Amino acid sequence: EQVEETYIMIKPDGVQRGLVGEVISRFEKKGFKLTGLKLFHCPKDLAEEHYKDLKSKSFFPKLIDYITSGPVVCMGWEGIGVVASARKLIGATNPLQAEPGTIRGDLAVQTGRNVVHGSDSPENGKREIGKLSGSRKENYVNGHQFKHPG
Ligand code: DAT
Ligand code: MG
Repeated sequence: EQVEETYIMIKPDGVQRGLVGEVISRFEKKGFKLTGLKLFHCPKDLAEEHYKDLKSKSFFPKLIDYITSGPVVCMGWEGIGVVASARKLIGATNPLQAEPGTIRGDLAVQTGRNVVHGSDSPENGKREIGKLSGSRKENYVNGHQFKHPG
């Protein structure tokens, strides 16, 4: 059982629908630690880098349009087994297949509007936090660094 860090991002639909508190609450209640947070309007080039493994897919242009359509909430979350556990809390990619009790299972109906992103491996967690939230050791609220109280 390994302490890890994962990158969780509330996508534009989640922010627009007022689900930021609901999503954060689920990670807090599970027992994970918030290590960084910022509201961010992702530029196209960074969105393409974030989803580079999906570049060949037919839905890629729509995915990039969606993710850059409004502000997202970028977060780092830390804890034992947080990468896989966060994926369980989030649920299946297609919300219609996501189990009730998961974020997507409870709050969404379309793959293209599935509210939240979670890293799929500890390596990608590190990479995504580095890219989208600045240096891993720095925490952000609206661009101001803060120190987490232990
Ligand atoms: P996940 O977000 O569950 O890790 P993924 O990495 O396979 O899923 O895909 C990233 C996002 O791309 C996903 O959240 C929504 C979009 N997407 C994936 N498969 C799709 C499909 N078949 N049609 C439309 N959008 C899709
Ligand atoms: Mg993925």
